[in-house]
Amino acid sequence: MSGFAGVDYFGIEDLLSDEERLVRDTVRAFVDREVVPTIEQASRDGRFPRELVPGLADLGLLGANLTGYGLPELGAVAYGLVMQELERGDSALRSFVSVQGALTMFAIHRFGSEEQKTRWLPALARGEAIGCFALTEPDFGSNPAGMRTAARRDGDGWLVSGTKRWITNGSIADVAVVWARAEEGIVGFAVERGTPGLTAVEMTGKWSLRASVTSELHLDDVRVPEAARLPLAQGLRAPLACLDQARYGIAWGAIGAAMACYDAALRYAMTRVQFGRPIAGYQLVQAKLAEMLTGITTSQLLALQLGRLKDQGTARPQQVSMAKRHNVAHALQTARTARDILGANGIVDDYPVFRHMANLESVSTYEGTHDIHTLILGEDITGMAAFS
Ligand code: TGC
Ligand code: FAD
Repeated sequence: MSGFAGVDYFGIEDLLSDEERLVRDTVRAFVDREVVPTIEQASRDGRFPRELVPGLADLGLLGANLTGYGLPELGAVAYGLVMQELERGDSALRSFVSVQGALTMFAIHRFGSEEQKTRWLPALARGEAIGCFALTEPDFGSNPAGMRTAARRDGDGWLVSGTKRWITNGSIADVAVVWARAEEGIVGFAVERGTPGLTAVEMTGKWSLRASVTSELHLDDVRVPEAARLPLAQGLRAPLACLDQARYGIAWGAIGAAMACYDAALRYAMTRVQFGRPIAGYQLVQAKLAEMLTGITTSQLLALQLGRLKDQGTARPQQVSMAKRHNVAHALQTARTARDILGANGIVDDYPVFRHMANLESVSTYEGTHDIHTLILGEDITGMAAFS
């Protein structure tokens, strides 16, 4: 049985289908059983808990919303609830699943050849192969249009050179989806591990997402056959379309992290006695709890309606931006408030709060920073781009 009861102030439960509830409860139980008891130590050790991958694959959580190739074809809301529950465990786990499914598998699924799909999708879904998505470079984060990684034709294939940085799963990946600039514009490749000239170096020193592998990829005249180019990926809109999928998952995932922090803070406040009574009885603490619960509830409603629009096929990238921006900002604020309510106990790993708070700092930055999503919304509202 699940130990976590969820947070549901607005009767969201009644808005879910039986299948959506079943998926959520199954992943919730998995996280309670397999993740919660071990993640603190993995995070402390700076280690990705790779032993969880077979369990994630057995539950069909890798590429869960994709179709064909034996994939589970979950609806958008069920998929979102999966992300919520995983991130309640740790953002690193949701990150792994996002990068595997929403970035690597989605890129191959949407833009790949039939041969690439049959080669990679089943193996990635089973967790027998791990994927990464290499867009960001040392000098081009928010502005991937400036990327320097170059692909030039060489006989019947390509030579790819450049450096990609901050790549989740990079040094454990069997296949890297690499984006590069070619004469005809931005192109993508599914580059196999072990290809001569491709090296991955794990980045250390992170105080955030410690249970996730983050790497730098070096490509030094990597010879890639034409068969490894994603044939349908033309221009920057291809990687940006992949980001829409991952950002959608993050919008749900952030709710999970916020729920974990709210749950910890509420329990603590109810039992921590200062000045003769539980701190939950003081107005200032109640104001904090009210803000946290309101943030979680508005995030849930935003994510749920976005999911319904996605299932109808009408969700716009700008709506995804609004949900990612809003839900991550509120989750981060919730984590910071929870840390405050826990007092000194807020800084130790007897509680999950500081870990979530530190993780959410990365979540706020990756997949488009908070301010990049502000500018995306600003452009949508006014018709005027303010990026440069
Ligand atoms: P812009 O001129 O606006 O657009 C170029 C082309 O792309 C189209 N487009 C999109 N298509 C689909 N989805 C979107 N969200 C799209 N946004 C734009 C656009 O219509 C255009 O198409 P076409 O046919 O006219 O060529 O491009 P820009 O260079 O001005 O950039 C816009 C900007 C700043 C919004 C974009 O570069 C951006 O989103 N930057 C943020 C970069 C980012 O999010 N990087 C994430 C890297 S991956 C990662 O962080 C993984 S973390 C691990 C995890 O997920 O857990
Ligand atoms: P910058 O773009 O340099 O931004 C720095 C600051 O400037 C930010 O506050 C930003 O909002 C602000 N800024 C930038 N431009 C503007 C503007 N026009 N107007 C106003 N403010 C602006 N990338 C991948 O490709 N694949 C991955 O798997 C991946 N995983 C990651 C994992 C982690 C743990 C982290 C931290 C990052 C990961 N990233 C990945 C990279 C991530 O997408 C980038 O860090 C992000 O896009 C921001 O880029 P940057 O760090 O270079 O910041």
